[in-house]
Amino acid sequence: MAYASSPDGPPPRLTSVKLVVAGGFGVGKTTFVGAVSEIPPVNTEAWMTQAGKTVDPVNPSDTKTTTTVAMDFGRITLASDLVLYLFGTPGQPRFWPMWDDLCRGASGALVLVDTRRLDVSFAAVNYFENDSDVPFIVAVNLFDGLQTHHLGDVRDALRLPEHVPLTTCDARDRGSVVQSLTAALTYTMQRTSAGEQGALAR
Ligand SMILES: Nc1nc2c(ncn2[C@@H]2O[C@H](COP(=O)(O)OP(=O)(O)OP(=O)(O)O)[C@@H](O)[C@H]2O)c(=O)[nH]1
Ligand SMILES: [Mg+2]
Repeated sequence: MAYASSPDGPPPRLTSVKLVVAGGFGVGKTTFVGAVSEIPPVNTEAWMTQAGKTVDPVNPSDTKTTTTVAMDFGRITLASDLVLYLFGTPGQPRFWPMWDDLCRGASGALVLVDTRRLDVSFAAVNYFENDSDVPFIVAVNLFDGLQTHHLGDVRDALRLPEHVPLTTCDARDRGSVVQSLTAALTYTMQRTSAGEQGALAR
């Protein structure tokens, strides 16, 4: 990751950061990327068949008719010298082998969870805990606009270590999504600089 120069120095260098938006089936990843992207988001949605709905049930109150079969892609300029490229993963287990490719070169990740269906989130958290070096934070998507569980309980249920930030968001709301992305970016930069200092000390 390159960093911007001071206001007195040469013009700031554009920093581009790749962030992955991951999570289980139907937690709101495509909605999240679409809420902030300043370019028409690239989606790879396929209609869900009735048969597929039985295999991959979402909350009955949702009107979800499509599912991501490859990835979502979006871009947001967070500052004049900072651009985020967002890569949303597919959520259905049959597409999880793609996650390694989507995470390659990523600076950080944000794992979205739906507390009504926490079971679909374990694998996503597990992936970043055990199978990936990409620093991640977790955001609860408040589907009904209400926080139905204390974040401490969510942390316990997901067995999320204390150092992993846990926050809430509304995946449909641009401001809320920007806040979550800022939290992910901040954590990513902290982890990156801690890693660099550790490497220098060795
Ligand atoms: N009420 C409410 N509905 C939401 C919210 N976020 C997403 N939805 C709805 O929930 C459903 C699932 O959203 P998606 O964005 O397709 O979820 P996804 O995680 O991309 O799903 P997959 O790619 O199939 O894993 C859709 O019907 C959305 O309109 C939210 O914050 N509140
Ligand atoms: Mg999707």
